[in-house]
Amino acid sequence: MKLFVYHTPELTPTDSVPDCAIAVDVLRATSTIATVLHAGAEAVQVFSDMDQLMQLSEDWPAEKRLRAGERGGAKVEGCDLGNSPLDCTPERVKDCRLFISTTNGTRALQRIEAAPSVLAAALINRQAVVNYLLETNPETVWIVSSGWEGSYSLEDSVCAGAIVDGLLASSSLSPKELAGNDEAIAALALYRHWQDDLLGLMHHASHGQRLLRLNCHEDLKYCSQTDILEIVPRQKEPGVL
Ligand code: 3SL
Repeated sequence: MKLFVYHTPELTPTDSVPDCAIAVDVLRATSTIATVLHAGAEAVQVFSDMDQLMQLSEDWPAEKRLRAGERGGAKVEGCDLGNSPLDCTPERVKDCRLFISTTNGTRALQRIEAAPSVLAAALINRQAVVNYLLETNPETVWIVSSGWEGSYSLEDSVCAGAIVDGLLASSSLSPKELAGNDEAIAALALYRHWQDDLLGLMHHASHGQRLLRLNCHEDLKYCSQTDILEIVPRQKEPGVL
């Protein structure tokens, strides 16, 4: 297995696809996707365009549909939910399809949707993703951070590093054998530096600070936990996990 980390969807190669591509948006899209599927949602369908989400979700039975929209961290008017994983309780989401559009996370998923295997990872389901990779053993893996509007994000990079660390802990691979690019080594070093204070790292992160200004402290706490959900969100068809 060779694992490559890309800091943003824009920095991800366009001339090839890996065997497995993983989108990461710890704050908060992939944390929400893992949570909602773990809570029993039928599926999650992602959109970069809000109007398209509203239009296509109209065809779905209203009682089995939830619309989630986030822009700039805040809930989009007219949606049932914003992008807080804490709103995704089993009572609320069971058997429903979540139609979701967020600023960056859904864009990252769309960027990699052509890969034969597409996953969504966050810190909360890190070990489940690691186990899945070890079981399926893809030759090439890309971890694509969502970043923020084209720029680097600390929390996505630390999650990429947590996945690298988990793979190294459960295999005989060395960092040199596993890492396909320098970003993978940098992400590993970042994770190893912060692994005992991931909430502290979120407080340093610019998007963490943005969410704190929106009173989302509980979201930061939830999303900074590792390995609490045994779920691997997998793409079933383009745009649907
Ligand atoms: O950018 C995104 O996709 C979101 O996850 C951002 S937020 O955490 O909902 O503000």
